[in-house]
Amino acid sequence: MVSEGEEPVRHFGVVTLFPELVSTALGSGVVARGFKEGLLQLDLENPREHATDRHRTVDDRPFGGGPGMVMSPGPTVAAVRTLKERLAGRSGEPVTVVYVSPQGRRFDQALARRWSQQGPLVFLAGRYEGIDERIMDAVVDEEVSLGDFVLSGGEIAAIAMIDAVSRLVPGVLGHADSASEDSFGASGMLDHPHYTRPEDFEGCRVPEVLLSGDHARIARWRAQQAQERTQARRPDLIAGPDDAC
Ligand code: 9D3
Repeated sequence: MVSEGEEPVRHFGVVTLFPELVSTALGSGVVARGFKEGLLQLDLENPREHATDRHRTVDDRPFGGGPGMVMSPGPTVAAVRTLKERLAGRSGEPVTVVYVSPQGRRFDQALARRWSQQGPLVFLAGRYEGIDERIMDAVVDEEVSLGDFVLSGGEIAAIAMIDAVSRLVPGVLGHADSASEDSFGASGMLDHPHYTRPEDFEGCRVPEVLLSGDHARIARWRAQQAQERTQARRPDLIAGPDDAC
């Protein structure tokens, strides 16, 4: 599908020591088309370009001791401010700076939806043990995690969040995809199982109902499958009376 031409561009920035990791990951797939068509724009800034010493140092040893290294405030804050000013100037909107970190609140579809309706997002991806806390006070608005597991750095988390938000930007997806997006988001339910040809794969047949041509019956079967799977695998998604708030 071609761009509608009316939608404003959505701007993303990533501050990262590995910009090629981010550009490579977002260079394929349906979201990549959004970037190629100009619906989405990605700017990358490497703190190393803002290092002032001969060795382009971006990290240092932790005060108080301990293992690993900490990202220094100077180069990282300079990189964030560079992106912030560029994206604010280009869009005319306020910029939100997100530090992706295991200490943040958990990312979810509701947050993706909120972010898809506001101005530019700049993601700060950490490496090493983390960032100097004063970076938080200087430039960070929100701290967000992907979940309770350990990654080697923030880039993959930032990529996941950009992907999730980009899918919600009008025109990035075709109509079929947008519809299924709505059904997950609105009902908060897991998907029903899917089947395609052949009708028999290694002796396993496609459920008869899907071959019946009875669309009302198919819709009921799918809704029931989604309900059963959600109940079995993710009962937390099915709001009981106590979950109302
Ligand atoms: C082994 C290092 N850990 C010591 C307790 C701390 C730690 C530092 C840096 C753990 C992970 C990371 C890098 N992770 C991220 O930057 C990150 C992340 C993640 O690891 N899991 C889920 N969401 C995110 S968002 C950013």
